[in-house]
Amino acid sequence: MLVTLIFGGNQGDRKALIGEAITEMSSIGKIELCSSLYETAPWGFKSSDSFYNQIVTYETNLLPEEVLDKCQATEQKLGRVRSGTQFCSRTMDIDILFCDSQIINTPRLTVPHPRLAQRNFVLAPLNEIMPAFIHPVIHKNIATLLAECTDTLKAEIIGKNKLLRHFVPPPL
Ligand code: PH2
Ligand code: MG
Ligand code: MG
Repeated sequence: MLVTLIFGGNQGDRKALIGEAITEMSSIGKIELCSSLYETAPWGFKSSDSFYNQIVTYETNLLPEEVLDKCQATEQKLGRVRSGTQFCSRTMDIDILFCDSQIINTPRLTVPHPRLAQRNFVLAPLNEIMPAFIHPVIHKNIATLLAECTDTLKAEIIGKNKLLRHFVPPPL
């Protein structure tokens, strides 16, 4: 399956941590697509520390919950301390956005990520690598979701990925 992950953090050496996390996650499979690196304003809480975010897709033979285990182990390895609060500063957060076009609702995992369509920091990098991908629940493509998104928080490219390849939708 093709799994789409977003990496983000607003503490420590943000650029280095994202690089380490992307490399560490390569144990699940081969990297297929990689967005540019973005600097983004904190969404959902106030902090003077901006985030770095980047989106990468991996071709993996693991199950979605096994990918989640690896995401959480990598967050821990990179110094993530889980506080009780939902939106807070952190060194590394790795979230699953999509698993192919699967819809998953288990106690541990909701895929597609439930808030992705409200967030510029997700839609902007996603639109770089897969503008034509159709959200399996909302039934609109990423370019449309970005155009319709009312989030005004900053999401700007700071490290252009010159090797960008685009997601090619499978034939119908
Ligand atoms: N992650 C959050 C909450 N807010 N804001 C930005 N800009 N980037 C994030 O990765 C992020 C956030 C919860 O995981
Ligand atoms: Mg998150
Ligand atoms: Mg998370």
